[in-house]
Amino acid sequence: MNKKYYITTPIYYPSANFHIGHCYTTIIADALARYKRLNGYDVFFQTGTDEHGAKIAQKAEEKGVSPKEYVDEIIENAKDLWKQLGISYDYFIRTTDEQHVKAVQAIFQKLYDKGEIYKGSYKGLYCIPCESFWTPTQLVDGKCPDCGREVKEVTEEAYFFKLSQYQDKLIKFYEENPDFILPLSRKNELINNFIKPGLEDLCVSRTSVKWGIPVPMDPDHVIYVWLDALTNYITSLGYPDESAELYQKYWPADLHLVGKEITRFHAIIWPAILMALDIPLPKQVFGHGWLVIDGGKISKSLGNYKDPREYIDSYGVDAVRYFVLREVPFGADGTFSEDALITRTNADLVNNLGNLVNRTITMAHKYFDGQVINPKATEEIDNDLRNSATDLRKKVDAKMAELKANEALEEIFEVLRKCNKYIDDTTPWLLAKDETKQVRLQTVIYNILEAIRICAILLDPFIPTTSQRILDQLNTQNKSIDSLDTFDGLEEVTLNKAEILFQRIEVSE
Ligand code: ME8
Repeated sequence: MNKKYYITTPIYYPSANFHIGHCYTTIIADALARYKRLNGYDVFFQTGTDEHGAKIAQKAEEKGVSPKEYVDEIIENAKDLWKQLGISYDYFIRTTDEQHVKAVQAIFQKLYDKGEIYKGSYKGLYCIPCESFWTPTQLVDGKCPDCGREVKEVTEEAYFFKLSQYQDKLIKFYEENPDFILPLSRKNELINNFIKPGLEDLCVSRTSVKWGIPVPMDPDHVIYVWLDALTNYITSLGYPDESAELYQKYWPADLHLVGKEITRFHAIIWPAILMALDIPLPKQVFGHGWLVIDGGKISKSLGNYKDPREYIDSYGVDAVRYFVLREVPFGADGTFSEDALITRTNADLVNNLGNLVNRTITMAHKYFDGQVINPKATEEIDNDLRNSATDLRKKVDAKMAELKANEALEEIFEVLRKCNKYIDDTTPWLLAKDETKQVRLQTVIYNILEAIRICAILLDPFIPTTSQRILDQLNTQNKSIDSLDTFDGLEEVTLNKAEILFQRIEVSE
């Protein structure tokens, strides 16, 4: 049977100023998607842009262009950045896509016809930049709890989704599906802060905003942003046509990966909408932490923003990917700093990985003209390395099942450390001087090369460019995940020449 895996990132607000924090969700999602592909899953990895709302209209007006012209231009920024980061998405959805617009209108109509949406009037405190309504108790010092900016009191005729009816159903659903919201701390926070105090019906249309999808039976209203945004996860698959091929194949989603501040929309509103539509719910919503700088969220207005492409240009894409995936325990907040990135790159990628690959391949060239020889004559001292390498796949799998990319990488780098120690213990340069030890030398070199091959294959989801460069140097065709459980996957090929994988980053004063 074909195993499928549908993973999504949030759809991003189009921006010319994406920062490393925005890259965080996408890099993690990419690593998970690649990991599943490596393991034979049929993956559908979706990202995209969330292009409607007052904020976009305001920016377009400032620039003197239409909102569509504005988003068309800056959308390329996201696509370019994802390309430079090696993001292997299968589908990029834009909420201005005609298919999405029509589908959202059909969903609105369906919910209205079923009595799940009704017309009323809304009075509330609205944060324009965050496009969120807040109750007075949710405000912090009278300001928006997410961004700290001023909120405005707004009253208007509006359509509402009967979210209040879903309180008990949601609680029951969470009980029956204990892994639906992860991490658990996030789930408890949602239940205590949002569900238990009582859910209110959700405003799903606006008349004050013009840039949005018109309500089908009342076009003076546009569909309010969360109904438009969240439904991207099904409209891309062809919904409301439930017989559509992609919908049939991939829905329900296996994982919605989102930042912690939008977990509540994904774990409360989204399941309620799906319940109202009578369609299956996603299997999991994971709310990850933020990348912070000096304890604060990264933002252009705080002046701690840097274009991620500058880091890629300076240190290489895999150093950036590796840092983000390795440094932050998944779920928690993590600090981003260029100094820490340099330290990590030098310690792990230059010393542990790069030097190992380089010196091993150089030795193989020096001693055997680059010919790989597998004498199958192991000794007791080899067992620790061999067993660590053949156990690695299972260990990485267990970590990735819990979305712990940082710990999966730790496991891989532990084996690389063992390779380095094995070289020190077996001293190939001394074996090379003794004519009677040639078979032993072949075995030692083979063991290191095969351990490197195993690590390189498992590194593919995280640092794909480096993984491929290592496999190229090994000149191996055997890149399959199934070849990792025995220790003889590397063919007796002729290695390509050794190349430096990572240059040490010198830190100037
Ligand atoms: O929220 N660290 O879009 P968005 C980690 N359009 N993650 C960060 C971050 C940081 N410093 N800054 C932003 C939206 N993010 C909506 C989503 S989905 C149906 C609609 C993450 O562009 C943030 O947590 O503001 C979120 O997951 C993603 O970037 C997109 O944020």
